[in-house]
Amino acid sequence: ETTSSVSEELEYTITGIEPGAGQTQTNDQAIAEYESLAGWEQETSSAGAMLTALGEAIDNEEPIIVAAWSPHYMFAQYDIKYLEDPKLIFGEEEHITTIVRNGLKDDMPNAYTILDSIYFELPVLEEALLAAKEIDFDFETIAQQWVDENAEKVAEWTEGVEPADGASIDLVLTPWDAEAFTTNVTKLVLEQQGFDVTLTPVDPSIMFEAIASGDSDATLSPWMPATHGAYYEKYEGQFEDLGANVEGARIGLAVPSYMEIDSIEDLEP
Ligand code: PBE
Repeated sequence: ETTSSVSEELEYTITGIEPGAGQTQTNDQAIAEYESLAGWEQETSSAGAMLTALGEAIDNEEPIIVAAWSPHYMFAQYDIKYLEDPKLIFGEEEHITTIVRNGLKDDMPNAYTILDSIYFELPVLEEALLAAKEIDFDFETIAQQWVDENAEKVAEWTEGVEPADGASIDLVLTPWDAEAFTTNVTKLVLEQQGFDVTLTPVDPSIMFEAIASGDSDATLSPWMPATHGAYYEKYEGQFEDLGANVEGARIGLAVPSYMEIDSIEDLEP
């Protein structure tokens, strides 16, 4: 099988995810900047639909090229590989950062301290994502289990924090798995300290807008520097960045390992 027939078989189409995902923009950028992707299209739908298409392609040993990211269980479940990205459109390492509205530090210093402390090691997160998959993505349950089993970590994050008396705090999150886990853990940790926590799922663009306008207090969902960099720049100065809550993340285009291509440049226009 030659690479040109692979591109033909793929109908010059990348299986994308949600139209509002940061990665949908980076995919478009890759299509615009790689000669090998001239004339290609991405089909957007949802992460769930992409994963179904990926699973079906692998069952039938058919070619497919998908928008992929890690941490995610897709890399544990399927034998897939990222395509090399010599132009670094998808960047190198991503981190997931915690941003808060300006003024939160003064208004809610205890919540701020907790948000500033929360950090997950990559293997911890990967394990939680696999565990969530086993119970139908019930992230509330997985987060509760994790908090129960990691009381020492939680005590570290909340050291010196004074209990809040039902003060309300609103967190926004994007609709993907890693964020569902980290945000649900954060909710439980804040609730243990007496906060009344609301979680609101939104698209990445709304997430930045909500924090910048002060409508929401904080989020643990921005992926930087490549995935949400454009939004970050647009609102820079209108939020405070407390630093990574996860490091070692990545986005890119991926294919099943049986496909005999290794780079985005192995594709054909
Ligand atoms: N993702 C997962 C998201 C961020 C987290 C890479 C699909 C996005 O593209 O916005």
